[in-house]
Amino acid sequence: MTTPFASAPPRPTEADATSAVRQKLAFKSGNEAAALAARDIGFHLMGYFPITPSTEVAENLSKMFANGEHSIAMIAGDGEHGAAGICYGAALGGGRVLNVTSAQGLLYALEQLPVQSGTRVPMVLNIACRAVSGPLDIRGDHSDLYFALNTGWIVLTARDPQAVYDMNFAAVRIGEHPSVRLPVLVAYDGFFTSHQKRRIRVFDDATAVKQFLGEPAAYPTPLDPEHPATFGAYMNDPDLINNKMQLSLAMDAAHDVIRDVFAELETMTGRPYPVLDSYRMQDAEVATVLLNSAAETAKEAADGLRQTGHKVGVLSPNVLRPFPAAEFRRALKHVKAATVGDRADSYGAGGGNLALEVRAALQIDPENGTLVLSRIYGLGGKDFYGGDAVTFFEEAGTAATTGTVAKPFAYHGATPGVPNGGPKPGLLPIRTAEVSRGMATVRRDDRTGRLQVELEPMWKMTEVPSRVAPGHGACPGCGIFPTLHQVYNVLEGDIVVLFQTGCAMVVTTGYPATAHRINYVHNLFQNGAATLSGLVEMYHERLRRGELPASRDLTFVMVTGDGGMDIGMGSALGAAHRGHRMMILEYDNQGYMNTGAQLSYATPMGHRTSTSETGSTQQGKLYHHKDTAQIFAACHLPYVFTASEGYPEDLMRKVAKAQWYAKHEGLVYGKILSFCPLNWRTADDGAEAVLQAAADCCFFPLYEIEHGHTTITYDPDAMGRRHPVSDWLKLMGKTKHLLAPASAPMIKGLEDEVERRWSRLKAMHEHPLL
Ligand SMILES: Cc1ncc(C[n+]2csc(CCOP(=O)(O)OP(=O)(O)O)c2C)c(N)n1
Ligand code: SF4
Ligand SMILES: [Mg+2]
Repeated sequence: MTTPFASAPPRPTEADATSAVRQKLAFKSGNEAAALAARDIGFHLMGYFPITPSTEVAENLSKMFANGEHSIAMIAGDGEHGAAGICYGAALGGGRVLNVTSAQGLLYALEQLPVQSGTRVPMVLNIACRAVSGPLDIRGDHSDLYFALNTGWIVLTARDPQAVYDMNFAAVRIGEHPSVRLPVLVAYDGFFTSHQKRRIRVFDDATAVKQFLGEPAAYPTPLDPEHPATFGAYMNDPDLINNKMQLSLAMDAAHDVIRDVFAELETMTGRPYPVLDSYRMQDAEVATVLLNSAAETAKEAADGLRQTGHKVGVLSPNVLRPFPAAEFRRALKHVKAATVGDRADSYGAGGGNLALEVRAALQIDPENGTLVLSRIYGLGGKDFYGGDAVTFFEEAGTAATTGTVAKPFAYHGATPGVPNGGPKPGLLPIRTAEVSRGMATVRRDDRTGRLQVELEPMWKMTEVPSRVAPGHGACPGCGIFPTLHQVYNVLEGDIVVLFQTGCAMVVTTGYPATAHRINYVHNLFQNGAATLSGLVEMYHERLRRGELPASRDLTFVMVTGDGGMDIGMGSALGAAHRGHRMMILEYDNQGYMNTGAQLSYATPMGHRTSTSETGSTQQGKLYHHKDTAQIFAACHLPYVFTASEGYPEDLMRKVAKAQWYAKHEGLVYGKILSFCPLNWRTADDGAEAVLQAAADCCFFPLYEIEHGHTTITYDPDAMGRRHPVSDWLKLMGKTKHLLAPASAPMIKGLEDEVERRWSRLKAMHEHPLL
């Protein structure tokens, strides 16, 4: 065997003779490494929005913050677009800024990326790379990262947790260098790197770290009234092309800066990061080129092939922007053929981005005859094993021997599927007659103009077959499905549902199965309302044109979580103002539960979530819950209501009214408090007590607003059932910390706000115009 590691970083050992700074061993995942680096760098501010698999970075930092281990200002955006805006503003303010995202999150933020590079404002954005939707897939590939290649950001890649840690330090230095001044992406593989723990070395010498980073250079900022400046001027021909050329020159300059910063980092840590990592390439005749973690698999495959006399090697860039074209030319000079694997396709281009750029790099060297094969592999997190790497080497070997490439571009690892082998049919679709049972009778009171609802006895409701089948994957005791059953019990006739991303969606539609027995659509939770409104209008237009039978009578319902009413608020308000005939039903479980219980804006103050941790210096969420019902009330909708799974009759009455209004007048919004035993940290059968207590302490008042008139439908004061907020808080593990004496000011703040909102609501209830 020849030297196993020609240029890759050596494995960490306790004693490190080559390192100039004290380090200690740790056993960390990529996400943990990114969080530790953030703490050690001491960013001023982090703007973020949770998305798997990158969320853990913010969660780890939240834990550390709560325990006083750093003082990075952590701001949860209303979505990734908002988070990117927060970061841009903060970076304009002159401090060091961090963001972390993945997949759809990166795409949702994408529009902001050229804004930031175009104005030359450095910051660091970590991407735990994940497949871009759709279909929705949470596992790792590079389809998100590739969208960012043309944004003018420097792109560093990190093949393992150690590299994630190290690259974050490098990113700060490179981005802030006066001849670069660009934001920097650090891209590592979702799950493969973000979640797998490895032995890494972390700094144990704050002074040396400080010295390496230096102070951020002083540049004009909008925070300096002595030197007013315009940031982001309107710019047309010919200035824009000059602006872009300067950006391009900054990318060129970054080549040398990156090399120098990596060299300094090596002196400091003992870990080399060549711009192009090359493994056993000195005499290689055949090569495989791969990005990040898959390259490590290929190195092991190369070792095996070397033992049987094959001259093979592996190339893997540590930097994608600026693209290391010269380094590729040098490394491939004497290589006969190379297979370039891309974990994302550039559809229709005849190759993945990496393959096309390697080809382009070689093309300008008349002496280079390397044949390049492009292979798309590992999409949606499909594993890449040693055997796959061997195939890549073999395919390149055949090309080297024959002097031709039989297949310049192909997918590797895709299977053709089984003819006629579609998803197995599940429960039969529900028939209209089965669900048109008249469980609620709705009529308008001519005197008041309001709707009156008569419900059939509750026992009769059990006869209505459910539109959602059992056997879904929700946690035991989850409140979403009892809530949905209550809703479905009174909805008459044919329903079309759109579920936004969240627990309700994820646990019911794992391909090839579905729990939905009616027409169901999913769109991501930033845009469900717009999507459903389009469908509603197409329905009416096709009815009008006679393309659908006049007898077709559909009700359109969007189901969303409270998180969906953060990131999707713009889309929902747009639909509300346009007044489409549809319902938006929000099940409010007070957090982003599907991604591991991060705070949503609906999370009440003081409640613990994985991004509003509790510890010696922080007790849960720092600000009050969003009053989404009142926001929709301000849109002057025909009907707005709040309800709780714990008050089924009240809920069903309101849903029956909502359906009437959604069919006859326009958009209706309802917010339903929904139990989440897992993340509220209660017993699975604790729903009744907790939901009742939330209403009895007036935290979650039950009311409706019909054509602008507010009616409280459950008044704990009048019923003699009013309890203090603490009676509700003591029922949940997520709020137990608030009962400690140290949290008294927090409880007082929550109680005061609950009382203020309740008194306001009562005043509206009593006022004839409100
Ligand atoms: C653009 C984008 N950002 C983030 C995510 C990750 N994500 C999926 S569901 C979800 C939380 C949804 O919260 P909520 O709407 O309250 O529903 P719940 O999970 O609580 O049922 C998040 C953050 C995503 N899928 N897309
Ligand atoms: S995490 Fe909560 S909301 Fe999601 S399925 Fe489990 S109990 Fe239901
Ligand atoms: Mg939620």
